[in-house]
Amino acid sequence: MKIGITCYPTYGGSGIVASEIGMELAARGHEVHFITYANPIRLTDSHPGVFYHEVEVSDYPLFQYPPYSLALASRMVETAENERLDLLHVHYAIPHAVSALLAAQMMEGRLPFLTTLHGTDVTLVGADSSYLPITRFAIEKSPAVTCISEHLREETERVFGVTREIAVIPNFVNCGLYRTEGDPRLRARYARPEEKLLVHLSNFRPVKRVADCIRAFAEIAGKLPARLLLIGDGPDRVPAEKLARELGVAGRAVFAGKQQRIAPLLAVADLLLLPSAMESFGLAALEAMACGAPPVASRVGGLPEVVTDGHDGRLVAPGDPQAMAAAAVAILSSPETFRRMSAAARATACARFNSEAVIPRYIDAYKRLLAKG
Ligand code: GMT
Repeated sequence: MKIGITCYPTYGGSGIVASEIGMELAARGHEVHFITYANPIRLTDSHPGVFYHEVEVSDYPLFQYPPYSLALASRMVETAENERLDLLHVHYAIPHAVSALLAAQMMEGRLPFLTTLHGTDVTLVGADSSYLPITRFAIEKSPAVTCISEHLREETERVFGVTREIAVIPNFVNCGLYRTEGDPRLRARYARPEEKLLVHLSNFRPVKRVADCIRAFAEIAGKLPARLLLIGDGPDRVPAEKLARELGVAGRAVFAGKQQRIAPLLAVADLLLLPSAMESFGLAALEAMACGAPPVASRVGGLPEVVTDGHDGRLVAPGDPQAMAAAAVAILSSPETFRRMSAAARATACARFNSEAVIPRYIDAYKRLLAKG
């Protein structure tokens, strides 16, 4: 198949999932055309079968707000016609599903498309009164809709009152690339052999509650030798660095910023801290689990669909860094508990969320879409 993919290319979990889908499809012999305003995250190397079409947004003095959604719709049509695309797969409702609707109309229905909802497009942006009617319209009129957890499906129905079919296809991890064997030299950059290495991975937005991660780590570091590696960047990074200094743990916390290759870093970590206020899925938790690092995460949104509390990680109430610290210390201070949870985390990731099992579900969804005609 020839598939066009549109996503937010530079930021956030939805762009990561879209990039990974593109690479997985290309590896299975499909041709993938990204239609985005920048080269998608995690796609900096060239991959056979993956092409990139940049959306250029011209600015004119008349425009207070350059109309990106229209430029995107135009580029979708151009790419679909020139490359003879079979279908489009758009990630994140606003504005991608709306642009796809326009593009499909411009092509008089000859451009089927699938919309995948990721979370904040429903729970934050979509629920905002300025965008609610257009998001509802886009979800109702998309020829096919999927979302990444049962929780998000229920939220979509609740927020928009939609009754149409929304298939749940969970996020996935490539268990061949995300492995438990870490490079000891890489680990040595961040922690001594006797220290536990905790990791946090996010876009440092308020919803991630990074400050809770620092607070929890300060408690953990008071009880056992530990270091914290924070991967990612965003508006809450500087306040988190300040908090780390105030709590006296700045010397034991490394803010690594945005990283291209996440798997090797997760493979050297012992445990992931994910104190988010909301996660429709929590891709970071899944990627850590595949690398044998059990997550200690908030019991919110779709996270209970990924992590089974006490089995392959721990779930605690959001906004309670003390509970998070206590759960992490209990795992890390008992080698037997750690071994059991680490093995269970890897087993869950590979048994339930392996890309080998999940990607065919997208391919089936594309085939059903094309069969509708
Ligand atoms: O929270 C983010 O990282 C951004 C956001 C996005 O749409 O880019 O992430 C959402 O999609 C991810 C991939 O499907 C999910 O793993 C995240 O749980 C979800 N974030 C929220 O629901 C807050």
